[in-house]
Amino acid sequence: MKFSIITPFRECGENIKQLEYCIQSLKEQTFTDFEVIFLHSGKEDVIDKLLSNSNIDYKLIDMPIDANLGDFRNRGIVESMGEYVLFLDADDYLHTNALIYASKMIEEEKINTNVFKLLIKPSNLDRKTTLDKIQKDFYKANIEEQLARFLSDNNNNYSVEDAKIMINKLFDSGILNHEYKKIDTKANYRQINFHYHVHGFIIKKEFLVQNNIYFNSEIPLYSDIPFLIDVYSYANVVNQAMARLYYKHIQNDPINTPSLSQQKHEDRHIQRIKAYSNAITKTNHENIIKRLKSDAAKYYLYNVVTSDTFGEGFNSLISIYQELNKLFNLNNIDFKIKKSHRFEINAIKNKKFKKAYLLSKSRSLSYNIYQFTQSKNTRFRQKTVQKNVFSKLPIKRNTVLYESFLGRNYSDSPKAIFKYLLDNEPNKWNHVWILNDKELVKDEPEFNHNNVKIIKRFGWKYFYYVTVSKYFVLNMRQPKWLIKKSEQIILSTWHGTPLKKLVFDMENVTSANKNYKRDFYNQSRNWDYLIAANEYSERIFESAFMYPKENILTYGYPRNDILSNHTLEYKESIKEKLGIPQGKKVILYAPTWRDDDFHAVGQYKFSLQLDLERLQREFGDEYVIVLRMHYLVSDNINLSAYEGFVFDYSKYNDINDLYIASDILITDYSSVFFDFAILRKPIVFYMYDLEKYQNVLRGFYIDVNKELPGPILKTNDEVVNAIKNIDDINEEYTDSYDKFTSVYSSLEDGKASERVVKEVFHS
Ligand code: C2G
Repeated sequence: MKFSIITPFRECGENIKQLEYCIQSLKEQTFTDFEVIFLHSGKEDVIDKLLSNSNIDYKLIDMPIDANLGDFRNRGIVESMGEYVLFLDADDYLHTNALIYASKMIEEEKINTNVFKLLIKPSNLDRKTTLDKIQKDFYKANIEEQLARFLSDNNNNYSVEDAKIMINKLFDSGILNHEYKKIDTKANYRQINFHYHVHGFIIKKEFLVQNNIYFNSEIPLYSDIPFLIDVYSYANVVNQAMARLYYKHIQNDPINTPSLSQQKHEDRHIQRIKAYSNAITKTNHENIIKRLKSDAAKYYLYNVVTSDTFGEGFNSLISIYQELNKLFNLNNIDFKIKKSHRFEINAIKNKKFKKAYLLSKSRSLSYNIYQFTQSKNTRFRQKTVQKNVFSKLPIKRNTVLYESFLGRNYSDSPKAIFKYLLDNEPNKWNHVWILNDKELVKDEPEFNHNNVKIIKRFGWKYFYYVTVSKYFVLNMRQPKWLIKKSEQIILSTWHGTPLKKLVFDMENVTSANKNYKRDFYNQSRNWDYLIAANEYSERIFESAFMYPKENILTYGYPRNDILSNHTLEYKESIKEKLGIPQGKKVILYAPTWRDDDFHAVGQYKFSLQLDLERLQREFGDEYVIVLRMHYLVSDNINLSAYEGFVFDYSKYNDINDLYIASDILITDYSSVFFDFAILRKPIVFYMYDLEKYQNVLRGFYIDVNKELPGPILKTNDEVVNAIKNIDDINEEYTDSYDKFTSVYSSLEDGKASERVVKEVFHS
């Protein structure tokens, strides 16, 4: 047998979906001369179920509950029957052709080489999307012609199994490429694996056994480090494949399924240093020893000194210093160290631990002082002053701070709550609004009250008010570095009833911020209350935000009060303010944003798929279009050709006014329709990219084919038809519209602000 694949399935970090990908990738291998050894603790049923009905030769080995990753892998080596062992983690997977590729590479070099490696492709996406993205890595440029020639010689019908054989033949005939690079383990070992991980390595079993190379189970978190150094000391070369054949899953949910490196371990630092020490004993090669010592020194300087353990004081560090002292004095080989770090490292080397601690402390302090004085680092100065000065000031018991859409708007539930407090308790509160542009509210009379103040987001006053205001009402998240005092109350209103999946309910995080789940979790722990518009949202917030039910106020949305309370005169005044020509009806187009299409964090692209020219031709006499891009979309669309027909109100303050002024809503996956439905006006859903949005980007909470209060349209033809026949659509959707509002808008009686204020605001 050629390969034994060693796959530890432990509870940390792995999830069933990933295990399915892993096993699927083994079932689909074109090269089938392998066995898999699954090492697990009491998970036999789960793995067995996934492997049944396959031809895979597998062993399931139940490990003791206290066995660690090194024990798992050692047992795998012992049990393996193959000529080569391959380390595959249970949350990772292989390319379908990984093993044929590896076997070709081995065949060509096996006389002189014992160690091979698959190139790693890290990915946070699902398997299909990841593989679709990298197809071209796999083929030579002229593959089409070669393949055509090959197929004409084999033009029979062929099954999947035949196709596997054929792919193997393609490798044999040299049509598919299996390039690799020889890496000198002594000179360039960091090229092979900078982070010292064993996954993706393929090593001759006999080589491991003869040289007695196993994992050190006394260093459970970092046993890969000495293992690999051991391998490098016996192997002069590692052959590394040039195509990305091993897919490393990047864990995007460190809260529920943390990977080993994301878990908290009290002795993580000690283990890391021990791993370097142990690795040094495995090699005689001077350069590698120097490198390991310098890696350990850097680990101390950049990881230990900046960690919470260091903040706890000298006593928590003694054992770390002792370990480092041993390590630096091993083998008498000196390593290069930067001048500015030399005193600290030498002090450790000479057992002057207190001195080392004080030197490190003063280095990190002077680094902070240096940062503080840099003119570009205003934010750092503000955070430091917040932490050390503002936080010592007393809380202002009657001050309420508001923010809507990160200071971009005066809108949403914070506005509704503010107006309610101002109308009903006019002299009781001091109100502070975070607004980046004062001009937005120059015509709003409520800002003339002398107890209402406007400040800029992230200005000095912002840092002051977020630290001393008793209440902070906001509809998105507060910055993750913001320190909240226990007397303060954060009221999160959130900003919509969810259709698309959120945070912990999302399988993949495809958006610009890959730490979305962890950040969201930490930030939402500081919310004292969270408003939900309906019971459906309440249930979702419990799962998607992992937010405690008892702190959710399921009272309806304060922002929607006005949708139930406004008058016809108000509607007319808004239409006039918006400059809508007399006698014209209004179609509002308000789509959402796309996670995977961005310039940077918070700046998303949008390509308009609505054919404005056609709409103008068809409906220019009867309607105008109000365009409302999502606040995260930063692309500006040039609309000069449609003057008088298309009105861009993407930057308009409050979308409620646009709802009130409109006659029809076109949206996609945005939550806007839950609110718009309160007005009982027709809604159509222009979901031209439904497949991708549903299957790759987000997924939905409701069955869009059954529950929506209007039709799903995929093309501009369908949009035009729907507008032409809007009365028929209205008729057709009467029942589903009724059902929809009874589920989602039953609490929207115009009194949500009152309910929230009575519950939350007490001075
Ligand atoms: N919004 C807007 N204009 C748009 C789209 C949205 O003003 N073109 C506002 C609406 O108030 C809407 C809110 O932003 O309710 C949230 O927008 P969504 O498109 O739903 O997207 P997102 O910001 O990702 O919010 O749970 C709420 C959502 O599911 C998440």
